[in-house]
Amino acid sequence: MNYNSKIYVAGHRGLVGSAIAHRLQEQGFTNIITRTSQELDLRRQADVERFFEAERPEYVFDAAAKVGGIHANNTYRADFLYENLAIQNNVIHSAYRFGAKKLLFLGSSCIYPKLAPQPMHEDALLTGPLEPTNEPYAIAKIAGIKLCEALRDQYGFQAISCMPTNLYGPNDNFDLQTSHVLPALIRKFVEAKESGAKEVIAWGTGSPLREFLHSHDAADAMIFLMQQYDGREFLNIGTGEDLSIKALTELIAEIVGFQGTITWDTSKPDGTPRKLMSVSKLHALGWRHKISLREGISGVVAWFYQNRHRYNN
Ligand code: GFB
Repeated sequence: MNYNSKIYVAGHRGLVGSAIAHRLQEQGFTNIITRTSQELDLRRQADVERFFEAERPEYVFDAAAKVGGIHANNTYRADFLYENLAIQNNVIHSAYRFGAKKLLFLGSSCIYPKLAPQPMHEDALLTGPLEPTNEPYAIAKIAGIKLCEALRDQYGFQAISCMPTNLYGPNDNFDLQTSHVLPALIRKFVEAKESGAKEVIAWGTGSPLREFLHSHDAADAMIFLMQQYDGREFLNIGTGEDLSIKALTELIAEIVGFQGTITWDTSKPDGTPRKLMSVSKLHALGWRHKISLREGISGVVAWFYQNRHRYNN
């Protein structure tokens, strides 16, 4: 990519898309195009084709998806499968059809088998049953990986795929029913501290392990790969470090300054017991994360206080 290359960031208002657009601007890229979902519904093939035919972006970051935490994935199973297939098929195929030089597709760590050996290497894909709570989303993401590989095989289209671990950061979803664990707990502890509540309810048993990468690190890695990598194989993006949900909960409570009790609602699912990513391939390319979990969470807590007017539902 050159500084005046025409770059389309699909999903620029989301957690990762906003970080990618921000990071590109920081790095001096001046020709970034974006569309809100009101301006362009990526589920509608004809509209997406009209957009790509008119704009003909040279580089495409496909960070647009219907995303959510374990409860949302397990509740809106059909929506997660259908909408993600529609969005990614339209963006990936139109990027190829209207002459983009390169596209980066974002998958997710949930593509791996529920009980894949840890840490999960890229070759573990499709070696066992998926985690049931997010199987629809995982199947959609696996289909996206395969479409990128097939367009490269058949037409020589430069599509690369990356599998980020659980991400967090500014512009995350803080809705307590549909969000991921980290933003949900930040909101719960902030609101409990402010209201004087003595108890915070966390979901599951707290025993699963999760890896968390800040969205700014993730964006940096994705831009690095767009510039430096053009292999057919997809690559994991993560920190290579994980912790239990219980430890995460205690860390967030400490950072927020909540001193009450944490109660575990075991009627909620734990999901996959662990999904630590092997990041040896990414490290071998020369990229490593910079933002520590404590530093990252502290920054998001501060951001949430400044932006919580956006989350009064
Ligand atoms: O982040 P999360 O919703 O999704 O849940 P996954 C992670 C763990 O945190 C689960 C527990 O064991 C939850 O039970 N947890 C504890 C909570 N308290 C809470 C809470 O208040 N809210 C939430 N949401 N969880 C997702 C997939 O799996 O990972 C997505 O469903 C995607 O498709 C994403 O792949 C990266 O990490 O289990």
